[in-house]
Amino acid sequence: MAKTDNMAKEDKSIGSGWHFSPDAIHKPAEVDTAAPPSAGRRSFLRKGAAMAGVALAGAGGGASVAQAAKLTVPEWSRTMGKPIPPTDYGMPIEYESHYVRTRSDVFVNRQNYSDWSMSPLQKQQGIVTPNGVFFERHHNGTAKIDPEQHRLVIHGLVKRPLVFTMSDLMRYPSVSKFHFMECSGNTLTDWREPRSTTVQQSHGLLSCAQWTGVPLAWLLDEAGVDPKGKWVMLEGADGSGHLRSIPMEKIMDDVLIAFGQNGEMLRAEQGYPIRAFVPGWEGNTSVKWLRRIKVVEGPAHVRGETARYTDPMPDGKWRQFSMEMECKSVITSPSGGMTLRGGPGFYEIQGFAWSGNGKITHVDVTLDGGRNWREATLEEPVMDKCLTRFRYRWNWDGGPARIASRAKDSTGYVQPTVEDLAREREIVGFVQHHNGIYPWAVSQQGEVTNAIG
Ligand SMILES: Nc1nc2c(c(=O)[nH]1)N[C@H]1C(S)=C(S)[C@@H](COP(=O)(O)O)O[C@H]1N2
Ligand SMILES: [Mo]
Repeated sequence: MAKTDNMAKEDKSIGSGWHFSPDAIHKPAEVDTAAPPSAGRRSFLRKGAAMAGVALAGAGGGASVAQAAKLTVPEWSRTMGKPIPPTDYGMPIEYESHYVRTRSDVFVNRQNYSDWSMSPLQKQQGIVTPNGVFFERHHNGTAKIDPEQHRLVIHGLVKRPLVFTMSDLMRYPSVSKFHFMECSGNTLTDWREPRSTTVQQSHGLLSCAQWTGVPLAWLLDEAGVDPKGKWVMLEGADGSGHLRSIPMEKIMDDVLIAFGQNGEMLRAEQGYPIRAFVPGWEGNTSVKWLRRIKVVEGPAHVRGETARYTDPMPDGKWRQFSMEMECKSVITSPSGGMTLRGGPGFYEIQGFAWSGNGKITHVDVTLDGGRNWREATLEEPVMDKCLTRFRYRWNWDGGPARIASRAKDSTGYVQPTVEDLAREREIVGFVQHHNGIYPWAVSQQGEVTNAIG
């Protein structure tokens, strides 16, 4: 791909939907900073209209309007467009090539087999993460599996052990569902002090997709589960042999054997040709490159359930099987590394809220470090165990601000502060399951920085 000047200088300002044209960000012509955002939707929108572009004041007729707006006839209006090739797989335009996953810039990782890549949440539109920027977590790199050779086995405490080819599996009825996926290690670098500069680094082990697959309950029905079978072990075919035990109740409720993601077959990075998908639970339970399902009496207490994925408690013990990803939210715009260019005025605060235990029912936003909270708007659709986008219209007065969001889910659970979490758990070093309220500081210059701790 050809590099252009536009690609080279990524504009991190907000206030305009465009990344490549700093000139398009205009200071609002008239914004009544005294009026609270609740002053009425219509009047706020009317004022908001002044932000969309420069008012073409004094421009009387069509020609002068065009002149004032420099509406010349550009090259692309005078030439033929690119013809459609016989077949292709479309890629984003080169001006958007800054929309990429990145490896951690907080940890110094000497290898990239057991590694993470973070999703650029601050650039995501809507609630669905494109497959090319879906976060990755591999314990032994990305396996490349030939679907013709791959087999899935169901055995253990079942009447009829079963083996499936991929085309066998595709003949079953399937379902498609929107769900987020979050690594239990998401945000673990930023408990007591700000180590990450961007929301991609602090929260980017989070993504959301529409998953297509066969409910595992249907396959287990066919295998005939022995009443003694209360847990299910899932094993991956990658070199790490990643393994987790899941209680039968959860398996029967909503676990999928997924082969589709956002309209296409899984990407290799996400477990092609099949993975388990365990809605709302820590990412490591969604075993990729799935090859074996064993019905057992109790949990296996494998490495991923003893040495890993356990949480230190204040009494010196370690908590096992903390698999639900509890209600959490974060502001993605404005967020760390951005600048409120254009000075005081209107900015839309946006972010994500999600819960592994149900739907998001409420999100509040603070502008003053938690003293006052105001209700944000939840954007439809609001779905179970799925990212929900919230929006809040902010009239920045130009002073320093400390912004954060706080979500509530359908069980009534309210996202805690780090202090709340520290009362129940031992927060030492890099601890998993950080769903604490996450603040960003906005300076008078409009610079946004990580303000955790
Ligand atoms: N077979 C296998 N499955 C796996 C892993 C792995 O390394 N191997 N990593 C787990 C972890 S820790 C997470 S967070 C999720 C990440 O899924 P993703 O890479 O599709 O985002 O996959 C899980 N499933
Ligand atoms: Mo993970």
